[in-house]
Amino acid sequence: MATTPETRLFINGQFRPSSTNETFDLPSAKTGELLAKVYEASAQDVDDAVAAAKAAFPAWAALSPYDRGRYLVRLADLIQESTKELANLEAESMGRPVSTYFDATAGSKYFRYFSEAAYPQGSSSLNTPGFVNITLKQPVGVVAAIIPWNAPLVFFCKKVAPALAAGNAVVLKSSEKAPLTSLYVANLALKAGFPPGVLNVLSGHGPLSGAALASHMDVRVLSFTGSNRTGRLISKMATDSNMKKLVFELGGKSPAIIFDDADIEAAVRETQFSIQLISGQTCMANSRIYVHRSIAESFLERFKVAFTSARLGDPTDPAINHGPQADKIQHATVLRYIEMGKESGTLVTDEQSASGLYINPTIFTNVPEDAQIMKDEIFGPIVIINPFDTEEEAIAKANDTEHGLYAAVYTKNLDRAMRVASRLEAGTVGVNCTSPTKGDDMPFGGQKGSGLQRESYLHSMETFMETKSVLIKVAGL
Ligand code: TXE
Repeated sequence: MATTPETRLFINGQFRPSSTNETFDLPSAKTGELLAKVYEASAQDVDDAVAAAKAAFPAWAALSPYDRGRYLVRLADLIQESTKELANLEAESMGRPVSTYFDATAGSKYFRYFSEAAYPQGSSSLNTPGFVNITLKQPVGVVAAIIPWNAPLVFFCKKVAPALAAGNAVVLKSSEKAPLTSLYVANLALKAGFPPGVLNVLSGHGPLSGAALASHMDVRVLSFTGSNRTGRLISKMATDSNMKKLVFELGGKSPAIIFDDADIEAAVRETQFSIQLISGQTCMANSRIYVHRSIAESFLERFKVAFTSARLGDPTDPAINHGPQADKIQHATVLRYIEMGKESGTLVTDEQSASGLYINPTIFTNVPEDAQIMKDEIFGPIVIINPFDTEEEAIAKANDTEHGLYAAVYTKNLDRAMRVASRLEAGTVGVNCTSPTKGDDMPFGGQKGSGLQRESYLHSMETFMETKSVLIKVAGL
């Protein structure tokens, strides 16, 4: 890497080693070699970060939204100016191709948006005789964010920007697989002049610092994106400690339904991009595609051509659009699912030939609905393309999952599109489009096992605020 990355913890406005001085090894997804030794936050470091946030909170909350916004917009500018450095950092550490790196623009937009976002307003009521009643919208205090590794900058910005804009102080724990981006942005926050303690950034493993945050009595809201399994653990820790409020974005197994009147070219192009992006490591990727039987064969042929033309290689090379899986665990998991797929369905693509942590784009067809690869989020460039005969059947199959993050329907028939969209069990439905999602001001989150609450430009600030009713007795009213 061109420059030595920051590897210390960011607590109370300063970078420092962990209290135990312990580090963990961060291998490069690109080379497999050691990229950095990163400080592992201890329970003591979590306590220190939360205490710093708690102390910084009153003064930060007392600023006007405009004055807080001035810090946010400075950080937005610094993130945007650092696009190249951030893209390289994520390419080296978790294999994200620089050619598909739109995260700095997306991330800085969050800070820019929330620097000027309308502050949530309370309401008033004259419905109780003798009273004027009002609600107050207030920040909660200390917000914790636990983020994953697949798009670390976007998740950082999506959670931190609205939490800070709403007047809270934040402690963020990055994923042990991708800690460098968050530390890089902490450094930018330092340059932007944020008051000490308003934003704290920790690196480390989930069961240690993640669990300490989830159980912390002074954390009032915890926003988490990650696996369903970890979501369940955090949920229990939150309940067993102080009933902190939870915002969860968990995984998906998103279906796309392609009807016979769809624009096939667009459907192929977009659905294959959805599952190929970041080597299939996005929560909303359409990993199940149901195609009307009359066009299934031609769709499959075209999809195969598009999907297998991915250019595998060095993610720092701008000509490459398909990098390695983020680490050995992810790589091994995906290979295991490919073996399972071969037992339950028909492999359409060639056998794996990629080396290192790379996975060749892989298609299965005719996979039974109850097969494991139809149910689990694989998080790799693996797609199942099954035929269907009727609208009813397609909807039933699409909904036959515990996940409910995203779904797509392709058809030129508006009545059908709206019938299907209204019955799909998903937090977001794309009509003649699919993920990655469009519409940053629309609520994003999961139905069923895919999450709790919604995040977006418009909804996120609300989730980081309390609503208080104030009942005012007025003499003579
Ligand atoms: O997730 P984890 P992993 C899915 C995807 C992927 C699988 C595993 O299917 O293959 O999850 O990925 C922290 N207490 N998604 O292992 O473990 C952890 O340190 C508190 C979907 O990375 O859930 C990290 O910061 N925190 C997804 C974060 O949780 C804990 C994005 C996510 O890690 C913890 C990522 C604990 N006990 C993975 N254990 C999406 N929705 O986009 C772990 N963590």
